[in-house]
Amino acid sequence: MGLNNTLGFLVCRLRILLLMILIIIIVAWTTMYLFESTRYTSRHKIKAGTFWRVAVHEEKKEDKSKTAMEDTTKGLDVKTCPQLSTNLKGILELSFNPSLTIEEVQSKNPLVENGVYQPESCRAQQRVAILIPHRNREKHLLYLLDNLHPFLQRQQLEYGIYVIHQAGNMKFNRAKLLNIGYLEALKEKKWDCFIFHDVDLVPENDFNLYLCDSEPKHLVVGRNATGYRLRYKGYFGGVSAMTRDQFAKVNGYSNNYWGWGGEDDDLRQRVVLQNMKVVRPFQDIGRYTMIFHKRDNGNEVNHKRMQLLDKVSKVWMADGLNSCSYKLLSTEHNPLYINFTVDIGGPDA
Ligand code: UD2
Ligand code: MN
Repeated sequence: MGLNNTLGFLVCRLRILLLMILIIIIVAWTTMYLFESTRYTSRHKIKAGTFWRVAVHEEKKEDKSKTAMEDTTKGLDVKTCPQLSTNLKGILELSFNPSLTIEEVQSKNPLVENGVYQPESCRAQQRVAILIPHRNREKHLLYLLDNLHPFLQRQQLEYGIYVIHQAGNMKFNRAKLLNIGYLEALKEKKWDCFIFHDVDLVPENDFNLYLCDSEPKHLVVGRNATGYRLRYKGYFGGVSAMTRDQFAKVNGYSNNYWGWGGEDDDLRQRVVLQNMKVVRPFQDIGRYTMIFHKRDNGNEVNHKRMQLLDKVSKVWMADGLNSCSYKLLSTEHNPLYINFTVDIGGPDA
């Protein structure tokens, strides 16, 4: 009897305990759900969350009265475009048609003039320069232009696409090309925001906004080849977005990474040294397809990258935008992009 009573008592206690655990799980889950749903909404459970809060720059406010944008709107007080355009589609069907020609892409984008576009019906939130480092990847560039132009237009951005083409056969230097892109593009227009963009990465969801934030933004949360998961916590490669001021503050990229690897981790260190942090879109938004490729000739792994990464805090101030020397060989204003061809030299012996 005594044993039965004790057992019954224990079973009863156990049930109560299980019930309480269940209640706690339900309460926690509901709270999380409610919290998340205040950040998400609409068709694809998406809402402009903190990641998409736009950094409104002091200069931008000043510029308001005198920008070229307003000139072109013939003095009319045009409204600022919404942060989330109603033209967005969400998940996209990407196209990689092997017989595609540049003329076809041109005819699909009649409103792009010399690589630059601005919305007709509203004033864009930011002026965004897309910078693409390039050599020997013509097909990838064509696919990217084909997918990116309509993507950016749906986002109602004022944008320009810049290709920075490394001349010659010296080791490739992605970071230095991006520094040059920044410096040269700013000579054309006072861009607010810069997107550093690999030529082979195509965004899969147009809610991944190509706008800068109050902190540097990394847009590639995942890609096809890595199961759409973040490669590692500090990952900052592929496609990232920084305002003109954020990039100036870190003195841009290092110019000393020749060959593959390290330059993106270096930039991330610079960001952290300036007490900034990297933000990212949500995982189901920051998805990319990387067009398959092998390692290019002239872009072999940089075995010095670890050594370089060890001394970022000591050298960043003297190695970057302020020490970037190059020879601009040509500037071409093509219908769909602006091309800078540059001689950037090679690594010191
Ligand atoms: C990763 C990063 C990339 C960069 C690189 C290391 C991702 C998705 N990307 O790219 O941002 O940090 O590692 O340097 O993690 N390129 C040419 N011609 C060349 C060589 C490179 O145009 O001969 C350009 C092109 O824009 C390319 C980019 O440089 O997308 C990066 O080179 P990659 O694609 O060969 O390297 P990957 O995919 O490992
Ligand atoms: Mn790649």
